[in-house]
Amino acid sequence: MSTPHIIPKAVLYYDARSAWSLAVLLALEEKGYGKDEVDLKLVNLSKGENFSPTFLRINPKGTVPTLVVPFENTLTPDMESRYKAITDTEAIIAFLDKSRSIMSHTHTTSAAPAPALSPATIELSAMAKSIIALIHSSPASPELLFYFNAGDSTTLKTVSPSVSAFLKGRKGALEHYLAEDEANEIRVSEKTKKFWLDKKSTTEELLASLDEADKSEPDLSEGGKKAREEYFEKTKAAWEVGLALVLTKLSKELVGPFALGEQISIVDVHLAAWLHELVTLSGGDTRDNGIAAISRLEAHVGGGFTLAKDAVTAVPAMAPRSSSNPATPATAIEPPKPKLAVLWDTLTERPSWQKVFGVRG
Ligand SMILES: N[C@@H](CCC(=O)N[C@@H](CS)C(=O)NCC(=O)O)C(=O)O
Ligand SMILES: *[C@@H]1O[C@H](CO)[C@@H](O)[C@H](O)[C@H]1NC(C)=O
Repeated sequence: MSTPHIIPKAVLYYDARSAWSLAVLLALEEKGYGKDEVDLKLVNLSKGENFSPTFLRINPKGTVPTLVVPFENTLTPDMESRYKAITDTEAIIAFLDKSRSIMSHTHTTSAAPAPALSPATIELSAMAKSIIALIHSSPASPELLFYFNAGDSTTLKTVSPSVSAFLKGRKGALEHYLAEDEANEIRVSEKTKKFWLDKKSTTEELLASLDEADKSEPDLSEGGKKAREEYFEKTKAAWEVGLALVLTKLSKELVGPFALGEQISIVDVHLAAWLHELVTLSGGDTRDNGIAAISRLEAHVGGGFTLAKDAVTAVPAMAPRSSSNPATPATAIEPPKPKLAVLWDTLTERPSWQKVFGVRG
């Protein structure tokens, strides 16, 4: 009997509500990966599925995205040691970029082109690293900005149900796993147990900060009043201080129209997912144009925050310059706008954007 040729596939663990998972989905589209090349497995964060013993064996940090990939020489029976998990968004996207190129055809049914998304020069690589590090830094964290996203009681009433539901789902899952361990129904290491206890206590802390979030001001207890004030302060620190600095720094580093210039790169898939999340958290819409989306974001950051309008875009003129009409300019200049607005317009036009975010408009 001959050994069946099982072609091992990469598996992407993701949650469609997680910004960094969506960055990976965008990368798959931009790279032209076929549907048959990567298996997508949903890990529902609001059910705490990322804390299950099974998932923690794959990624002990319990985060998505996680990409499990076969090693190169895969056609041997010893499958166990032949997989590795990539648990960091930047590394996952870099891996996906390298693994599909014009030279190295993957086993695919996709005829889509496989553009190289990693920058080709040392200078551009350094710029890419810097921007990716900036938007993955803790003050830029989509999770932080999701947890603390109300600066007044009215907004709090709107956002707290979804944040509370998310946190309660996590807490429930953690309690369930801890109880299973207590009852000896499952066997986990001390390290895993400690991980669960730590996650449970940070989740409970966050929940406590939303205590009585559904009540109006006059009905609050003393404790509730204090918790609410603290929540508002944390929101202000996250958006008006932390994120404002990140956005200002970011817009200085962007070249335009894409992050690094005329061509799309790995940076843009990170940025697209991140910016989409921020605009959504700001009450904006996927279908907003660049100026509308970025104005929303600026207003939501608060404290009169604005970005520099330093992007000058040329639009083609109606009539081409000709010797008979030398006064006609070749291009007209649009009013300057923030670079992030130009980036937004550039990214939202791409098929990858419509595929990943289109339906959620
Ligand atoms: N540094 C990691 C962060 C990934 C991350 O934090 N993912 C979030 C969702 S966007 C997550 O899995 N959170 C679950 C948790 O921390 O419990 C990366 O870039 O991959
Ligand atoms: C994840 O779980 C939540 C809570 O049970 C549920 O409302 C949501 O639909 C689930 N998401 C997906 C993509 O299945």
